[in-house]
Amino acid sequence: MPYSAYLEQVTHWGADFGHLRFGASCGIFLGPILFAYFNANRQNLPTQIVKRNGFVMEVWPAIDLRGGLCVRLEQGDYARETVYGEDPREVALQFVEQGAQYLHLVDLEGAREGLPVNLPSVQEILASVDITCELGGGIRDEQSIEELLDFGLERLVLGTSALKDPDWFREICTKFPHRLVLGIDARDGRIATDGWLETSDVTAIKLASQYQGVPIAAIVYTDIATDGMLSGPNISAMQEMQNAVDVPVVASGGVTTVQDVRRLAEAGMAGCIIGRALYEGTLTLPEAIEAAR
Ligand code: AMZ
Repeated sequence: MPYSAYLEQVTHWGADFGHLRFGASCGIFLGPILFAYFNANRQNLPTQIVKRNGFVMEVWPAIDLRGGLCVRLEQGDYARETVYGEDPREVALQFVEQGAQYLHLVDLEGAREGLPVNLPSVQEILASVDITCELGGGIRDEQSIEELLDFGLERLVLGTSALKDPDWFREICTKFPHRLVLGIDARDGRIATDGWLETSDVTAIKLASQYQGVPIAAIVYTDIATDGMLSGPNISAMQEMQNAVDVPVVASGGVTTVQDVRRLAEAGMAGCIIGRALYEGTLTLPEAIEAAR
């Protein structure tokens, strides 16, 4: 029941019983409980209720690293690359100047090779900014996780090992509760791994449901078909994922316009990652942050 409908009902009961004070007391007592309940289930509520509850979607500008440069790929294809900055630290500082509270970093060579490669760039960024940063790409063992968290990364995104080594992934998430993010990269709904050079038969929803109850920080759900294409996000797939799980889902891939950001917020997503659109200027970071409110 939407919160507004509940409030109407309480008023109605008050009038029926002729005890307005009774109705008001019920409202005062039950209001916060119902508010908390609906807030927790906000993805099922209409937009205006979501906004009234003060929910703000997180906006994560993306910096993808390759050879120490800031690049974007199209659909994750290493052969279709555009270089947007020679100094990723500069790019990070510009995002911070524009109001970024979060940064999503990807080590593209790391993802393909199975171990972090662009660490000097990551460290330079971390030394220069004071906002929440996450990193994905090639993180596959406990020692790397420990070191990367020590560097000052708030959370780490793991994709390949979540698919290929589920027992280890479960164990490591328990060891570092709410610091690891399940990275789900899907090509036509099926999980891709190893820099997206391999595609499995496992569906995105199946992988997500496998880790229900495991203390992950979030799911970053990337739709490969839309990634880097400036053609809009796959909102229905994103919303389906957010509705299927009880952890925050961050939508990734194809965000191009202010309307895309607004629609993802209205769909109840916890966050969205924006890459090429910010570099090409189809929307600005301040506009995106505003649209996410
Ligand atoms: O663009 C790609 N080819 C690519 C990419 N962006 N390949 C992997 N990744 C990102 C995922 C996730 O954040 O979106 O790397 C991370 C997963 O890395 P791994 O090594 O754990 O699968």
